[in-house]
Amino acid sequence: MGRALSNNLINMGIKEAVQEVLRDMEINYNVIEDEEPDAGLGNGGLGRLAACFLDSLATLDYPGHGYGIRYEYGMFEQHIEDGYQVEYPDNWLKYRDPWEIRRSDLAVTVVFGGHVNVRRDENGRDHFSVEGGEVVTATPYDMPIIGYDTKTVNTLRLWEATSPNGFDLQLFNNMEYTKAVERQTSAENISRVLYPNDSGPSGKALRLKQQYFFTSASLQDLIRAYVAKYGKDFSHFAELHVIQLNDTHPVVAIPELMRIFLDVYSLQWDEAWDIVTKTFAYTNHTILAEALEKWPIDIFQGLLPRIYQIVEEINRRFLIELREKYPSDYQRHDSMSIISHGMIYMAWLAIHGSFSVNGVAALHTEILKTQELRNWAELYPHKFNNKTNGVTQRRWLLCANPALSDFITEKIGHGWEKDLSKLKGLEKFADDSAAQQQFLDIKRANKQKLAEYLKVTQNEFLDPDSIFDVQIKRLHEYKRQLLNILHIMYLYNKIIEDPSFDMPARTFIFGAKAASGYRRAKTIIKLINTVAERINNDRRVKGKLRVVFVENYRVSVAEKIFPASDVSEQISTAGKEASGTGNMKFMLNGALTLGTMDGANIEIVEEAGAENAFIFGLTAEAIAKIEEEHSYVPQKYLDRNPGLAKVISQLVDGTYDPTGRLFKELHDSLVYGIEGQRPDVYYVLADFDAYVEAQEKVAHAYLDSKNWAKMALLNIARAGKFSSDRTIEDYVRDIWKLKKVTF
Ligand code: 8GP
Repeated sequence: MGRALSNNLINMGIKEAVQEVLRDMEINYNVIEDEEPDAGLGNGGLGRLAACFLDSLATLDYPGHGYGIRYEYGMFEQHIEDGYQVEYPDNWLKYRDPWEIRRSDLAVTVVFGGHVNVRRDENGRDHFSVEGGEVVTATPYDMPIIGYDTKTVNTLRLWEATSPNGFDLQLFNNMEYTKAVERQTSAENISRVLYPNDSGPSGKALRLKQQYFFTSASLQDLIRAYVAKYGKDFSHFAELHVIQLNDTHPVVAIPELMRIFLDVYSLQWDEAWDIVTKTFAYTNHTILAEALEKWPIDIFQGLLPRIYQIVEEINRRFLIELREKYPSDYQRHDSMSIISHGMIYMAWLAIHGSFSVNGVAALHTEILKTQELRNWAELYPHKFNNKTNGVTQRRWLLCANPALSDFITEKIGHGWEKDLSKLKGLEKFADDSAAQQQFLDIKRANKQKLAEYLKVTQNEFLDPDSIFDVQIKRLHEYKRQLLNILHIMYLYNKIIEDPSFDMPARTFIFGAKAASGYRRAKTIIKLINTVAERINNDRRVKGKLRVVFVENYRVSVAEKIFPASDVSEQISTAGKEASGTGNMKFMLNGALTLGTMDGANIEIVEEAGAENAFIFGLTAEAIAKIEEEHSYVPQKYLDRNPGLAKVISQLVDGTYDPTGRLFKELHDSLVYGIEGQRPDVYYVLADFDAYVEAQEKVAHAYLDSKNWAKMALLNIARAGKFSSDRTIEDYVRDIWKLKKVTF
């Protein structure tokens, strides 16, 4: 979510008034603003997308609310020590959150473990209940989601876990202090900390507990409100609710809603399943196979015995359907079974239990349908649809870039704040020399501001007249920060070898957190910092090349970086980035995309025009073909480009690390393939030459500043599609069928 203060004041239309009052009181607004910690309750793109959706829902007057966990510790605080990432707890609630309202009146309980008790009644119907087990109290805290220029305030309801029984006084009196609070600690651990994983697997039982905890609490919350109004006739439930499952993490809600209907309200199976499958819709956010969550049966069954029974029954009935449809296709039965090989496949459960399945950009949805989820798209073609992501222009332009916002309003008037397609009106200024100069001046000032910020926070020196070439996103091999830094090493060699080599001065800016258990990603951070240290202290490249790693990248820092960026690095291996949303924030702030034909980049280029972006590299199709033919030979690329070969050998020849060991893993993973992987899984070497060429085009284009401004203005003018308002309208029309609230 990031910070709330400025966003809320702007959405309420009172920021200027508040600032004026503070000025009278001789209080600096910015100092107050900087006191608010980011709510770091998500990992990356998926979480921030949800935050943009909430803003759009409220702004468009739709009754759409969010549910989640009130993590005591959010996304970790990243320090860079000796070039390495070191994680510290992010204690964002140290002073409580002034925006939250504790609703102890709405607390519910959630049960883990225990055993299932069956009682058969006089009509022969079995009644199931769970006995024993750990009881946990879920208390909601509400965060207001304030719409822009409207009266709608929706809710983000976050659950906190505690023990209903407090500590054990008996044990305490016996001086067994640790044991006395065990129950309490165990419950509180559920909402203690956000798992730092982004897309990779994490098989921790505590994570499953978190998932069940917040989904069960949220469903109980919905059901209570429904029953209060409609009684126990659930025939209107699906009409009145859609639950959009944000990836597989909340998918355990499907059997949980079945449990509530069957065990608490005594509905028949078919009746309950009919409501459930009309209520849930599922969004997939990544095609990385390892990200499709699966749970070992023993863990799942131990923690959620009744839910496991229900999943078994869902699967039993599903397999009957499947066998009817594909009588002897055993391989298909096996690969689609929700339970198989000792595991429960949450994505399969999601697709089977939902009426809609969507990807987050056109290419991504296509890949889901034709590759990753092909069997499912064949079985349920009507469920599959695309919803290309978007971002809220209120936070990412109006709030983050006031100077550019004023410029836009001066040119086309207000209205774009709630209808981003209005930006089209800027197109006619793209060729206007005065407008171009105004844009360049605004960009220059924003770069200056970022430079000042990084001077104060990290003692970095940035030259605002250099190209700010920026890659800010989670650190992942598929996102290829490695390709970026290898190119920087290459450029560095080139300048040293040929001091007369002329190019515009460049500042390469990185911001990225690596999952704490993702060793190779952390090594890439160390490499970036090692190269930065070397380059920034080498007088031979002074004034030409600089590399900056922004520590502890997060929403509030992103808000300072996007407005100051010239080049947006979107260089993932084609087919791997589901959508990307940073790419849209750059576009909106007049940075030019340097990217592969991946995720939403494709749609960005479609809108902006290929001539207003720098596109390079293998396409997803080409890569799919190479993979089918097993024809990738990375060595070929080293043989034909000595400059690349040199950079790769510099990873191990002592240039950057005297021991030669630090980056050996990176080197070997590219050249030989290690740990059972083939070499260069992400086609860094294959795309290197094309990337160098695209970077040369960037440098060349930047020299013509007026034309650069024109390209940037056209990007902004054509960014309308990438408002999350548009995305929300797509969801509303095709999936949610919501009506606006009226006043
Ligand atoms: C991200 C995708 O990587 C990104 O391309 C997309 O724009 C974004 O979702 C929003 O749709 N995926 C994740 O953040 C993700 O999969 N994270 C969860 C597994 C933790």
